[in-house]
Amino acid sequence: MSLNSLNSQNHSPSTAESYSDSDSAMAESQVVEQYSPESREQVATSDQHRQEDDLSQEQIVETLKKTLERHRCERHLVLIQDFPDPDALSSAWAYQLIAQQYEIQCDIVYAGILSHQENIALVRLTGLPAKRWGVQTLKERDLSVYDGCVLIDNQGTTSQLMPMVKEAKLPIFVVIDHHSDQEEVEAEFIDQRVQTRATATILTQYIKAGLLQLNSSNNKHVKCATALMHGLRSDTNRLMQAQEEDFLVAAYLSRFYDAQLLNAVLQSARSKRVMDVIERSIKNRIVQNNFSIAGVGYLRYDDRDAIPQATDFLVTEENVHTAVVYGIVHNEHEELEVVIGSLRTNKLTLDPDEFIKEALGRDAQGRYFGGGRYMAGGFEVPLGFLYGYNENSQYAKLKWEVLDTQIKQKLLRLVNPDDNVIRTE
Ligand SMILES: [Mn+2]
Repeated sequence: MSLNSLNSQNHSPSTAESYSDSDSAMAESQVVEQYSPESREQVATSDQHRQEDDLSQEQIVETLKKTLERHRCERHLVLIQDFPDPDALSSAWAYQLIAQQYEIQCDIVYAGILSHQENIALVRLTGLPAKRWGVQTLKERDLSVYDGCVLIDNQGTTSQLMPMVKEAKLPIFVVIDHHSDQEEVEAEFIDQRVQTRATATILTQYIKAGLLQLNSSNNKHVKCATALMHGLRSDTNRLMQAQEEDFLVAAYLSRFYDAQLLNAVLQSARSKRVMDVIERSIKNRIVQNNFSIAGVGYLRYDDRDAIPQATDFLVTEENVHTAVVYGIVHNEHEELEVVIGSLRTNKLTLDPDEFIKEALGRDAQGRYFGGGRYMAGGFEVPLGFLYGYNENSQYAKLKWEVLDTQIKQKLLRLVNPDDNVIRTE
């Protein structure tokens, strides 16, 4: 059974946003006394919403329990995006621990690379059990050992492993995500909440609801709680975009997480190459209509995460509300070449998902080049026929100029729209 229908019945986007657990409903009713009669009525309605939300929350957890029970003792492949972020990494780990209680063995895998210095530190310091399946080794992988597949913090569109999963006819059992619809995906259990800031929030809610008993003397639990706290912080811009539900799960995690360990993860330093990409983004940026747009040329696969980091920086400029940074990412063996872009915005009325889909459109197969979530988005444009032959620097330069111009044109069309006013004179 899919929870999509369940969600659309009980969760209009606005009520999904106001979801809260029973603790807070209690706190709220204690505050009621201080309100005037009108606002009391308002609180009563929001309490009503809460009860409905609690109910659907319970239903979600019950459905997940049943799904896990049905697959007891199986082995599942948990896919996260090629360049996993803390939200995906921590959520996948929490899922693995939850599934373990049903004797389901989960292998968390990604096909790209850990690129951001904080993510490398997170995985090393917590011993986070995510495995890298390099593109070169994909052909040797045997998917027949798995009974099914689970997608966490994605819908399969950001993983190079997805075509393999489809080819192996692995059924998708579970999808837990907070991104907008990327592609039609079918699964036994889907919990997709586009109003929720972090997948780590969803997973922590499951844990809070009893799917896993966290124990502060269990080292693994402490590290997983620390990872979830990091995931939650990083997808809410250090809690600045957090909502009530995020603070509630953060409060819960604060009982278990290791603040010193989190600090160590956050202290990790940027590499020189990342600094260089940030420098190029500053030099190359153009600012129009409060949008800052920068192409950074070629960068190594390992430094791919420099793009979102440069974007994070450009959006901090005065009079800029939205930043887009992109570049051509390639690996040493040149079997990979793709334009990667990232968007950050502070403008509440700008939907990154819509913006990217509208600006860049779809590929020949009808798939969008990218998408997004609240305040952030990204895209990938494969180079197709233009792929390779970069040993000729003249050609490499030309190729970059063409792509740079094309992407800028497409973005600027939306940044400076024609006003299309019918002129009468
Ligand atoms: Mn996320």
